[in-house]
Amino acid sequence: MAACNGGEEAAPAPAPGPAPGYGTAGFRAEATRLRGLGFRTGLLAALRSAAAGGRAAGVAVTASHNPGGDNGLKVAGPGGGMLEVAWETHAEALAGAGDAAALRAAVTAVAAVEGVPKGPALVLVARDTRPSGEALSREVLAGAQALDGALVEDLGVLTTPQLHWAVMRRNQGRSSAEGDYFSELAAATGALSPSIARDAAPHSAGGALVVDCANGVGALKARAALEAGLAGMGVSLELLNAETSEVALLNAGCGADFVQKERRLPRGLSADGREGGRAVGGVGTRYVSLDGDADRLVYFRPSVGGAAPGRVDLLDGDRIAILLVVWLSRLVGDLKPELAPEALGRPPRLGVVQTAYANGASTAYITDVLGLPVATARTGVKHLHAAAEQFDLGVYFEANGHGTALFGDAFSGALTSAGAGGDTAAEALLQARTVLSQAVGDGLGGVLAVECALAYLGWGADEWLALYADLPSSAGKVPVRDRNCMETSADEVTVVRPVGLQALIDQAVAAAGPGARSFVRPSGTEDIVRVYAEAATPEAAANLMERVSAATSEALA
Ligand code: 16G
Ligand code: MG
Repeated sequence: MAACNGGEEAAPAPAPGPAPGYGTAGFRAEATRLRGLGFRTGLLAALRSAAAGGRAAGVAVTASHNPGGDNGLKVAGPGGGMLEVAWETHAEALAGAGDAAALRAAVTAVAAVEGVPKGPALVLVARDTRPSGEALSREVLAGAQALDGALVEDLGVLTTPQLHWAVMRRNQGRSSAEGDYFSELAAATGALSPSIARDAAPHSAGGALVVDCANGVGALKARAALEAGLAGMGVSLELLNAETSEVALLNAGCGADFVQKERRLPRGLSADGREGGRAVGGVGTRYVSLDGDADRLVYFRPSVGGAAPGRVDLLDGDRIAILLVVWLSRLVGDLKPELAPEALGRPPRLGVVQTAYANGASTAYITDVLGLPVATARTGVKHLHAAAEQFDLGVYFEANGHGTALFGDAFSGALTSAGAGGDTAAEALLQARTVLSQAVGDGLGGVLAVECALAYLGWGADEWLALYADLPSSAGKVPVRDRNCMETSADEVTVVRPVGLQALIDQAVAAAGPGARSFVRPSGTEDIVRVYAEAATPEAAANLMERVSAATSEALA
């Protein structure tokens, strides 16, 4: 059975106070509170790898869209995706181990429960641009090496999706070099170009793409990842908020989280150019924001008409999912019928996975207009990813911009044989599979996929926004003493505990008029309960949100 090699004696003592929970997507806290946790997370990742017979696991040192003073630890499982839910409990057990003896005991317990053999292990470690990441990475590397037989590789500064990609590729026995990540994105985008502009693209031909990098790690990678592919489509790349040397700027007034939540132009863009920075505008200019670790993207357009200056029309994850599924389903429709379905043995099953936060109008568009199935998953990439695997081609996106499209093994096999038989649509779908990371949503690959889809369909932001009108919605949060006092149904739309709260929500929804809906769920990242409401008018949605917030606050007081 796997065991420590004595290296755990060097484990830094954890910071005082309770260890943070693993949360929706890893440990995340103010950086000084993570002391000792890096070591324990490295050890956990080594155990995960050993349990998989030595296939690599990974750790991304990042706090994503949080302020620069925070940091975090996200573990990638051997498939390249998020750490399996069962292992999150093990991560918390190691996190709670105070001294070397407790840590050794926790490792022994996990090894016994999971039947972790004594044997090889490999942990790949990467970090974002936060200065605290250097010391935290060193801790992770040392922690991983405390498992007997474990090897480590420090991949340096990478986006979170690059780390996931490296783990996936390593375990496929393929190159995981960063240069290959860049060149494969460029080659796949280039290979998609001949299929592009099928519908003659008046709006999206060329133009500029402004990428707001949140002053995060995406800024260091965007040019290498995007420039060649975009140039092939006649699109010029402009980077905004690409200053990584000043940590206070990270995610500050910019990036995907800011733009999606505030619905305002990010720092550095202004409606008229007067407040400094770049003035918005220019025919065919598109705008996209990445978050601090580049695993999310949202497009936007400066609002026109009566809206206050600085407001944006958001092209969020819901709309990105729809754009991608329209593009991909047209390519599927172009497959030569005698090739693809035969190889698969049936027509491919396409579908979309959303969370309950998806705007109801987007769900209705997918089911009623596109005629495709929608599955609803719990919040968090790991849940959407798992749900997307039920389709041959499953597009999943959270409204906040996390997502990708997954191509099932059987479908990929059918595409490969069809492509070899000269089916150009199959070849294009295989290139799309390369651009859309199969490990986890990738902001940079996502940008290329969106640009390919817009060009293929001949759409600009106007056509994309015109697909449907979002239902008015309102989101809020309720501070609570203990968010664990709340439990919801698997799809998160019904409160199970505290008993009685759901009935109050139902009453409020009924009073808010036809088409209204509201749900609450405990955050997986903060000590709050999130409240979401939709209704026919903005006022009705805001009132519903307030009423449900008050009921929640009272029920959890
Ligand atoms: C994390 C999740 C994200 C989710 C968010 C919800 C990943 C990689 N990230 O950022 O998918 O939307 O948490 O936050 O899974 P909340 O639980 O505070 O609402
Ligand atoms: Mg992120």
